[in-house]
Amino acid sequence: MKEIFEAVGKAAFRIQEALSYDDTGYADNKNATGDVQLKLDIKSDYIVEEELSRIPTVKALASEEKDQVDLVNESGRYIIGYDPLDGSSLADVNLSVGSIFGIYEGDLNGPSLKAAIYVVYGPRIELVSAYRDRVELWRLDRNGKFSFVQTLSLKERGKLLAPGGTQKHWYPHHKTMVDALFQEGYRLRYSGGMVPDLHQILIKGGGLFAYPGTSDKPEGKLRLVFEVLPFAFVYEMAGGEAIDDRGRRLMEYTVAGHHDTCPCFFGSREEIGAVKRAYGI
Ligand code: P6P
Repeated sequence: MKEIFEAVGKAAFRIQEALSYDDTGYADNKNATGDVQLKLDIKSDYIVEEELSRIPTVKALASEEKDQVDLVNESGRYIIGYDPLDGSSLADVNLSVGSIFGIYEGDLNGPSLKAAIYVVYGPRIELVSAYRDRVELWRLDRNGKFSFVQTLSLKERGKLLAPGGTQKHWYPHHKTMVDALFQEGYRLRYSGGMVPDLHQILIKGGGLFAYPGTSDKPEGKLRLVFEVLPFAFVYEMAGGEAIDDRGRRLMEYTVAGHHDTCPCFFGSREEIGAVKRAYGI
């Protein structure tokens, strides 16, 4: 696993350079789910593929940017499900974006996740790894190396709320819950970038990130294999919870298609309790 973590660090360093100096414009093609790709999406995906495919323990790569799962080492052990540049449309307005990695063994289902990593490209480049009951924060130092900073954990209750999804399409019970949380004094923290939004709640110790099912997108927007399951792994290991709109642990999900999406809630225990009450779970 150490080799994979190091390869992600190398990819992060290269992606940061691309974010700093490359063109943030659109390419001429679309990805596996029909999203118009940015040149940065394509370059980031290439960088991750190049760095991870050379690791002997990596058997296959499942990229959000590609339709198929690519076999890279027949004798490998892990399948890496990843979003090479999540929230890339925020790059042209110079907001933080991220990369997300789920390290799976055997298949791309929740119970098969063995580790998760995400990278935040912000004023500082930070990497969070969840593995063997530890959630660790690492930071890129002056020498271009990632240095360990601290372990991370979530309190029982926080103060931040990241309410995703198009509000005019929220179901009434969801809107009632969000309004009630704001009435309790929760602070709105939503940039439209899943990685910085969830990183902020984790670093500040607690709160709720919600990307619900809506009337226009009943199955939500965020993708299970590349985005939802890796963060569910991180949040549960940090002492929080990660559920869907029926109260099921996201980590128990069996994925039918590796581009599937699902409604998702990540947060401290008390906030997830508020979701369960609002959804009648
Ligand atoms: P909306 C970025 O496109 C992304 O996939 C996630 O990073 C983010 O949480 C979500 O979509 C934002 O979606 O509908 O709020 O713009």
